[in-house]
Amino acid sequence: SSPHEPVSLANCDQEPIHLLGQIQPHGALLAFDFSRRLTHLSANASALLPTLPALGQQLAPTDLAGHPDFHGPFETLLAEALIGRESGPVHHELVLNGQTFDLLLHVHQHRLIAEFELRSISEAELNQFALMAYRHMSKLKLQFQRDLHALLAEAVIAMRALTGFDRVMAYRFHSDGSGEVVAEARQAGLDPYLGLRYPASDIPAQARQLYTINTLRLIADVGLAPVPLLSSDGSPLDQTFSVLRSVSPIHVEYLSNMGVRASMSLSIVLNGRLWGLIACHHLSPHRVPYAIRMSCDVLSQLLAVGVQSAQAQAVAGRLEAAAELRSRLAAVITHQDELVSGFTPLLPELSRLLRANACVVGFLTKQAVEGELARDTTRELLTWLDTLEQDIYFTDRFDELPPPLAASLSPFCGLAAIRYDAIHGGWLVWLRHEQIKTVRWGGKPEKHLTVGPLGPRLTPRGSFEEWRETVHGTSCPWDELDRSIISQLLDDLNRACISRTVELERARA
Ligand code: BLA
Repeated sequence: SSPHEPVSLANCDQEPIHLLGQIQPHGALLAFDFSRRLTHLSANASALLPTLPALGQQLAPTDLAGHPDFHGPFETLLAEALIGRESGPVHHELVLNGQTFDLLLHVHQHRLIAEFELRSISEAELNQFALMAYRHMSKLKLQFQRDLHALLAEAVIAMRALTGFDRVMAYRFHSDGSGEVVAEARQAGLDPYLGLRYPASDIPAQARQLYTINTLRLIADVGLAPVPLLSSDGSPLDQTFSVLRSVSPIHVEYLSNMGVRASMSLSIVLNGRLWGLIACHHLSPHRVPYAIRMSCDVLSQLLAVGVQSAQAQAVAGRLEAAAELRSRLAAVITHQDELVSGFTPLLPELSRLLRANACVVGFLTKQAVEGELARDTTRELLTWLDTLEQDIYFTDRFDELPPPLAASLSPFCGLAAIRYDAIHGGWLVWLRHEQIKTVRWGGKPEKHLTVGPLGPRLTPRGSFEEWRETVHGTSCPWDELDRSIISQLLDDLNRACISRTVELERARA
């Protein structure tokens, strides 16, 4: 799509957010080709930096290139670029016209990009932060042995202490791309966003892709007009790794509507996939110096390792519980005459194992239920399952079921079922409620809310309503682990039932 096409709520996933051609005003940007020719510069560059070559002209010893703190890192990076290495970022402190800058240099798409970020705090203050970052990372590592929740709770506290943001949240993405605020540390007096759900479209696909490779972005003041990049030949500059990149106007409107003036987010990347974000908000402009941002970036990488190990531990725990239940169920099949009454005491555990809200076992004409399901509905359900060809069935939306059955099953919306005994019509069934039954907007009316040109959709409340729409009539999906636990149950119980039938027939003979 052309960069001139107006962005709307409908096409914002097409917006090329790495090519917007503008930066934030707390610094200047220069881009060079490998012949040292200036190909792009931000419109504020000549005001902030000493003598520069004209657009399209080469760097010369009489201009910025003559500054030793610029020359050295620039030439080193250029030498690498000339042998085909896209490297960086290289960081260097630089004093120009009495102003301290963090100089960030990187090479991307045949351009050497130099960004001059205005430094807002002193060296001494920065050193304090380095120590604080170290302390928080050590504390975070202590949480590695604990569960995911404790880990994320510790991480948002650490991130808030390090950066001073008013609100720091951990967002976790679900398999459908929607998200959830799973941990939060905030300034007293702010409405809680914990538990908030939002649809996949709030962080569109191209943004997620960018955030997977560039793991940190800061918007220091949404109220300031971005500075345009000027180009020697009209071509856009690829800003994928630019630290001063100005973000999508849609997102700026979202933040403004929420009363947020500054925002920073960090990616939590697991095995190359964006697992979640740490998102920070400030109600006034807020600049986080480069060195502190880098500490935060390391902290979030450490967090990713912790998340991975907490998740592996949780998976191992569920698999262990599943194996144990499988053998208890198989023992019932082998040793008890009455299957249904043998299974009944195990139903609550079976239900919890699959995060279900109800669980049913049927065998011949008998059945038992854990949860709120009427007898007639249970029978109707088992009768319908018997008409299926397959031995295993999953759905997270009841519009796939015959409408009368779906109606009787309400408020359940999701179903997983296995035919563990084909000969006697033995079924095990799990049921899940509709998602929105378990999640409700918890926020109070928002104090800071105003509404921009694109309307109330671009607010947390608008997001929540949109999310509700997209999940209407669905339960939480049966994920990969749920499915593998259930299909292992099917295999084991099936095998036990076949032996049992063989034994019974042998005894009878
Ligand atoms: C980016 N959207 C983002 C980001 C977040 C959110 C965290 C990352 C950028 C950052 O660090 O600020 C979403 N932030 C939220 C949500 C809450 C929050 C949901 O605090 C709730 C409390 N955004 C929309 C819609 C569109 C959209 C409807 O809500 C498009 C139709 C677009 N969001 C959008 C785009 C970006 C974005 C384009 C990328 C911004 C950029 O990096 O340029």
